[in-house]
Amino acid sequence: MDRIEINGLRVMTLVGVLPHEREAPQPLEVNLVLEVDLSDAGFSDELADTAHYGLVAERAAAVMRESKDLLLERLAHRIAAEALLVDRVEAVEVTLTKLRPPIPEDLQSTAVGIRRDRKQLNVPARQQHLAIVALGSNLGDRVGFLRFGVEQLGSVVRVSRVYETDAVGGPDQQGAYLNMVAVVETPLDPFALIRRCQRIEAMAGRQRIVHWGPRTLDIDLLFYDDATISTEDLLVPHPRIAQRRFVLHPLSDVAPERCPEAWDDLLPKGGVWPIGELAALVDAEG
Ligand code: PH2
Ligand code: MG
Ligand code: MG
Repeated sequence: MDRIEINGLRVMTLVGVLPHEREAPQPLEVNLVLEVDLSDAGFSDELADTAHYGLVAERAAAVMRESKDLLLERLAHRIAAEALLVDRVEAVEVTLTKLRPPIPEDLQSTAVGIRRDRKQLNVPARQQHLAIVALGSNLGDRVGFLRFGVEQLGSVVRVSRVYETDAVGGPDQQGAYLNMVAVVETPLDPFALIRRCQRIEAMAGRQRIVHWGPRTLDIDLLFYDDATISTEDLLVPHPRIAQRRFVLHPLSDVAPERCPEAWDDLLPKGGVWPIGELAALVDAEG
């Protein structure tokens, strides 16, 4: 897991069991290691794709300032609990140091160290959403790119069959597409999810040269829960679902209730679109 560190945060506070420690504040230092998936932010450069360490530092300092705890153990636990409430922090390591311990020996400092995750402290997991995405590839190792997309999306709960389809729109003489649809369970908001899709496309070597030109991997957001989103950057549900067989066929595999009523009219006569050898991909993903 990736990490964010907060080092050497110092606060004066009441802590300790000795009588004079109950009366006079003393200096404590905390070091935090936050376990956060940093891959989305590494690509997007967006604060919303990571945990804000300023916020964690502020909350940890507040917990320390208000402390009347006897033990470093108790205060460390409370700092961990506070850090885990911040979005995207999955686990935290807290090292809490008493800089001037009241001990008549020649020593530099005393400290406790703990690591806690969300499960241990019963912090609710981040809320999950159901998104449906369409994947397409008509360049290079098409099956490999679809498989890569499914792997990278995170928690994929259903995948459609894979359909080979003629390219619709764009320049002539493009190769045929492989298209599929996946249902994804995700804690990401729709904008963060779309940024993740773009990162996966980029990792698949996608070059944006020609509009609707051939691509190694295209991932489009079709649905996000029952949300309707209409901004410059994002339209959900995807506005062209009803006109695209290459979306409707795989969509009907995983979420027929999401298909428009009239979509049967678009079925090709005979209706044999899934290509047999790709069933392996579906089997592999369940
Ligand atoms: N995607 C496009 C344009 N045309 N045609 C097919 N068959 N499959 C696609 O995924 C596709 C397309 C733009 O994303
Ligand atoms: Mg597309
Ligand atoms: Mg796209």
